[in-house]
Amino acid sequence: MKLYGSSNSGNCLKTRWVAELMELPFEWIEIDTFSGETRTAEFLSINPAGQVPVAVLNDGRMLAQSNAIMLHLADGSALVPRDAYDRAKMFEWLFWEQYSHEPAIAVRIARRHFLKTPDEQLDPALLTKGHAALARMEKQLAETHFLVGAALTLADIALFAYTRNAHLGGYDLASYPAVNAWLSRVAGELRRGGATTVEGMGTTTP
Ligand SMILES: N[C@@H](CCC(=O)N[C@@H](CS)C(=O)NCC(=O)O)C(=O)O
Repeated sequence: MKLYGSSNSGNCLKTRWVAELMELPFEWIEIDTFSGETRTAEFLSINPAGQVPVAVLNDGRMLAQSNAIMLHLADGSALVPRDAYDRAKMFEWLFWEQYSHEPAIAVRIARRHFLKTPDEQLDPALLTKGHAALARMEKQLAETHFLVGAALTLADIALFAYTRNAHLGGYDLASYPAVNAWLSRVAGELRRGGATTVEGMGTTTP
């Protein structure tokens, strides 16, 4: 399998972490999203949407969208609850992540940390929306160890990807103690499962 992605993108790292946890062999193809590498004819022939991450499976089929790739790679594993309600709750978080978390927190990280946009030029709605997302996570994680109860699921991996770097977007995580404790738990689970690049933040693209 080939995984096209940027090492500094939470969306891309989600797929890498799951491939590593599942012990699936893969070739990582680094794509620099800021220098137009997602817009070349060659890349668009792989993903017409012009985005990473992209998985090209061993049989040549392509799959895009980080959460879809994670779901495919983790199919049948403990990262996807067998219980129908728990599985649906995991999907609830995954859809929410793409609509209410990533578009605020990842975007603010991108503009502020990577593009060096001064705070006063950033859309104030990004801060409000991001804090609302963090508050929602805090409420859940004050009650349960992971987002869907007692065990790690893809929902945690999806939301870990950008929450761990929310401070780079100007979100003070000090007021979210349950989120902080959960970040450590998820990082520990990922490391124990053999995932790499769990720490730190890269320097090129979100
Ligand atoms: N919803 C998509 C978002 C993908 C996305 O925004 N990818 C960014 C990097 S994080 C990208 O490829 N940007 C380059 C571009 O749009 O040209 C996912 O979860 O995979």
